[in-house]
Amino acid sequence: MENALHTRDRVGVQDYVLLEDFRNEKAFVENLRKRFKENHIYTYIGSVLVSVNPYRDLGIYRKEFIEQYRNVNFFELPPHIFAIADTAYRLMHEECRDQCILISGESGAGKTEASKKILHYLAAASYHAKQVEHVKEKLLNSNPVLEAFGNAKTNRNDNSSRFGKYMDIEFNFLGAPLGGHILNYLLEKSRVAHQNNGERNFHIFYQLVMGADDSTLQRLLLRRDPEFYYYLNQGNSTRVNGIDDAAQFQIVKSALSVIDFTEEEINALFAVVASVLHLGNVGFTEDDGRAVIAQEKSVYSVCKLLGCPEDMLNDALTHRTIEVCGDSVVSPLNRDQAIRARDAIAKAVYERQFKWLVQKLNASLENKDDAGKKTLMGLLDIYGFEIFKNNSFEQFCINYCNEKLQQLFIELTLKSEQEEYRKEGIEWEPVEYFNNKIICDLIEEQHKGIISILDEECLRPGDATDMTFLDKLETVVGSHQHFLSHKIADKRTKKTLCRNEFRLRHYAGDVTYRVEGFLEKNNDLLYRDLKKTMTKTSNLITRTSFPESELLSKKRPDTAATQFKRSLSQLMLILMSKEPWYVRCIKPNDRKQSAVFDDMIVLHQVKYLGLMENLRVRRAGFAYRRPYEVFLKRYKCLCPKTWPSYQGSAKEGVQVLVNHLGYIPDAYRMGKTKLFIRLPQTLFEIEDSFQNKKHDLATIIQAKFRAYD
Ligand code: AD9
Ligand code: MG
Repeated sequence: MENALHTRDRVGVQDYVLLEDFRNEKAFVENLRKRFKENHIYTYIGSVLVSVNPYRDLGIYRKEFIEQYRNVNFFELPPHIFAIADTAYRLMHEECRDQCILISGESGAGKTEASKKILHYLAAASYHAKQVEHVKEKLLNSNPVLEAFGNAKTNRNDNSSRFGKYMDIEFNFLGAPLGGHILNYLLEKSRVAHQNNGERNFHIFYQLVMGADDSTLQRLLLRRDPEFYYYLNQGNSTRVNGIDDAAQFQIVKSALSVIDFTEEEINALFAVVASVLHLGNVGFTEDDGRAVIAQEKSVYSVCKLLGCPEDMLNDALTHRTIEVCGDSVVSPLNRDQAIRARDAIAKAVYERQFKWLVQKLNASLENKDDAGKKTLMGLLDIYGFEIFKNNSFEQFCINYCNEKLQQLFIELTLKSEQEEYRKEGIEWEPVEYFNNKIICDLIEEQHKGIISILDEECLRPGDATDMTFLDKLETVVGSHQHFLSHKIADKRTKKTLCRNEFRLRHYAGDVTYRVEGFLEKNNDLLYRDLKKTMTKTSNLITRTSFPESELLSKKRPDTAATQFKRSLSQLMLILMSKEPWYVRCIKPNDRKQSAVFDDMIVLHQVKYLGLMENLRVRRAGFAYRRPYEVFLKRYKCLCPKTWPSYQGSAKEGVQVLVNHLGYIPDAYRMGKTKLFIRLPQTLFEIEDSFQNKKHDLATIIQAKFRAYD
């Protein structure tokens, strides 16, 4: 049997609260690396699960594992995503408390895989009965559909989710799933019209072209050739190793029918997908500064599939109607403007179709049985903190979202620590930490925050530009300690900032944003003529997602940032009402490779996920806590008065045990049901003694057997 210390050297500690050098980032990464090498991809920080993407099948999600983790106390088995799922599920079911599991991390770190594993666990481990099997089927089948329409191959991940997702699963008092509800955030619609080299559009386009049968393709006026479509060929990677688009199409089709999509709805869905491809192939020439459609056949195909007058779409793609003093004036678009209008309508059609799809999924997943008490399990799979070479409006929104989640994390972790101390009757000692509310305010505060300033510039008629937005920022928030720009930076920092950039000091680090495109992306306007054309379509999806009422409304729609801000604040309320569990995903390298662990890349993520802070907060109070029964059972062999059994209560037994071990009063507290230990060293010692004792006992037993031989 291996000595405990020796084991720890080789495979690291499975809970970071046991790490001696807990302020040292290098030691943190070192521990992850040791464990990764031994295929232990999971490690805890208290109840937070850190997961490193193995990029290969470790065979650790099989049925046996589900059984092994079922109904077992969290800390009694090695860390695992199933342990989190199981504990959350049991708390929800047994104590009727709503739970949520928040999964975060960089692109490719394994968030979506983690959320799928949790969903599978819940489906497998929850109450079985004929009537709920269909609900489980639907919940599981919502994934391939959402992934087909919302995921794409990027340079960082072959199956990258290009939207944020929150899903609630509703359970009854028996612990059986009754239904679910999905909220989606910020679909990356720019991908519809443009992909970088090596990247692809959303999977569904390739799946349809490669997987639909000949008659469907004919009906959709499509060729079985992704290269033919401008919206598919820009990234030069229509085919991807390891992705079988045609096979995936069959999975998506059968999933759609499991989730109750009618034949008519499925046809409408594919007609929209095809029409976006045709739109992309509408090219323009220019005659005397006016755009002229070059591929009339593509316009015809769009109109045929969506059911709208061809001349109307022709006009809307090449002209723009503006209201001047109550009169309508039609002005022609030049070629560039026409291309932009075409891309804008393609993006809007796709985005609204995605929303329609989510609504439809929700209608199908809705629990119609209102009777009885319900509890919820929430799952959040959302983009992690992003810092690229060029950061734009999208990164600004994503990083804002991460600030909000960090804020929630702080409030909830500290709140729950406090709550546990109170419940156990232990004095609460305040923990010092950096509160990022100040950054959230800088971004979202009414009238004074960055979003308000951006909106103001977007709504201001006349000469507003991205640069005037930056000027305004400098005037209003220039003195804020988390804001910097070229104009207000000191001499040394000036060199690191261009004139069209601003820098935010996020909780996770500094990010420099380039202001170009902020106004246009935030405005997100669509020419009225194009909108009007869509309201005239007969396709059931475009018809419902472009309602006539939108044309009649005089009110300007909310800007993109304001909509995002509102949906985030709703999300925070949803999460606040639940008990949170955290899964922090990390990718070990940038090459999607298994068995490669790059210290620098991991360290970067450890920083941006705020894991050091997380550990510090956890260690600031009592690092370790266990129910008396569990503690006594494990360590009773270390004291002659408690071994082999103790006659009194578990609490008394533990008191006898810690007295025997000679703990000083400050090292521990006795709560109502649990023992709290302040420093992990105390636990190290006891764990080492335990392992040695086990070793001794084993030797004695072996010796006895040998004596019998
Ligand atoms: V993104 O922000 O949506 O771009 P995710 O969701 O964090 O990203 P994803 O879950 O899609 O990453 O994982 C990326 C790939 O890593 C998967 O397609 C798998 O090939 C691989 N992966 C992730 N987690 C695991 C795992 N636990 N075991 C094996 C995994 N492979
Ligand atoms: Mg994902």
